[in-house]
Amino acid sequence: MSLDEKADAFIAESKRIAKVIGAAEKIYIFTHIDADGISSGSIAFETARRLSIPAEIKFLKKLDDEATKLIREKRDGLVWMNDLGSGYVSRFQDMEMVIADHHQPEPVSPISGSSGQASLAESSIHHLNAHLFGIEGSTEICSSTTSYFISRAVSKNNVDLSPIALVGAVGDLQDSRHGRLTGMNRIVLEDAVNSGLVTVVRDGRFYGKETRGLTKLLEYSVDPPIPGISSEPGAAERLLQSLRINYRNGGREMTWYEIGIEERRKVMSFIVERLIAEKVPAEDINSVIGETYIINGNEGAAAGMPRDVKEFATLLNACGRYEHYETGMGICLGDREHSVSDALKLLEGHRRNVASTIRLVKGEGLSPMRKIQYFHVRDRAPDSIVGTIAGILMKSSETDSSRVIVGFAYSEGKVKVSARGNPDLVAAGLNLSDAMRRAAESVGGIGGGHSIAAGATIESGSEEAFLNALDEAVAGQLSNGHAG
Ligand SMILES: [Mn+2]
Repeated sequence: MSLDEKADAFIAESKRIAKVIGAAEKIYIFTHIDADGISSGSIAFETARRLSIPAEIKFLKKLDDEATKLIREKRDGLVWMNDLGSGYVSRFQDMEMVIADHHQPEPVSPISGSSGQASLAESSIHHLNAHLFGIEGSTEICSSTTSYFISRAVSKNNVDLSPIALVGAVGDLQDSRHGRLTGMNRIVLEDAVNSGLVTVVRDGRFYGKETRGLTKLLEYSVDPPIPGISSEPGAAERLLQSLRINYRNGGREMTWYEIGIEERRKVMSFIVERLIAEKVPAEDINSVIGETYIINGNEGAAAGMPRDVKEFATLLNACGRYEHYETGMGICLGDREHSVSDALKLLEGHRRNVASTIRLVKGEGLSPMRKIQYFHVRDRAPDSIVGTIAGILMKSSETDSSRVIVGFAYSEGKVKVSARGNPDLVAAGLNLSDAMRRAAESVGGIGGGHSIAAGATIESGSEEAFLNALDEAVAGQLSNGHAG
């Protein structure tokens, strides 16, 4: 099947599912807590509201036994799951529900049929997941864009939700490999651009262009790092002075958008030259300078409403990490001014947490095994930032990039695990979703995610057994990896 044919099949299925949504008398929305989950949930909620169907929304950190039980109790309406569910379809086989997700679907049991599609069609689960259509779910479509396809099929008027869908895609870093959104996400981007809601601008793809002073923006740019500037206190000041850029307004540092366009161009050419000189791979350069997405009409800069889709996603992620889910939904749909100022405070606290946890982990060092290396923050950092820390360390030039990074933190009486690989490891056969699921299940926990990034929750005290199982699974994948 060509890409267009796959897209057509996916869109046809989203139209079929839209009819199921439209016929519901009540909708129970369950969604994940990150930017993609909050965007998806907001899209689902608003879709139901516009249909005048009563809807409830609940945010879930993970699909554990308790969450499963809660979902299974919802029999007097239609359950619509977002950004989770695909990995555990068999738990809900006897219910009618919609699952809009992009995580790797649960392997289909051999008894239920030879092909995943066929057996799912027989159940009453309306499962919209790109993987089932041969579309890459970790880069070309996320949950918010999946739910958007359903929403758009419910009513053409819902095209105005496309910017929120893009926030989820960028929040899940789906634009980072190529420096632009691709695949099914591109269709959503076209909707947003064609309706005049979003403008595509080639610019630096840093975090904090609206919320950080310029020197902090450059110093903290870690994805990937700017050689000689990132994590080097004082280096950004020296650079700006040598480029003769005035970045102060009174006593306050200006943000990226507050300095002029010429000044921005000077900084970008300096960075590109530096990256080329350091022989940074082209795809990493794309993640520093590439497409950025600006939401038109969010000019309420006074109200702090993010215009940049990446900033928007950063705010939603901060809301999710610190359990202020309604604030996140408020930014997407409702009481924006109040929600944005609340979210900005959360983000400031989050940045302090990340910086201090990076210092902590670097100070203690990573413990290497055969094909993985790990750290354990115990209760010294919130469990919600361990994935971020593992991701930042994976990108750091000081880290051994031939081993997967695994981070542990205590979480509500259990242990939360986050693992991060890189594109080279995935090309060599790494599938963290599968390895984390198997290692977690071997110690009675749950796990899954994407090939490059996955999570798990295990019992406290089972870390060592888990690490051994994970190391073996990853080593097995890398030794069986496809040649080339
Ligand atoms: Mn997601």
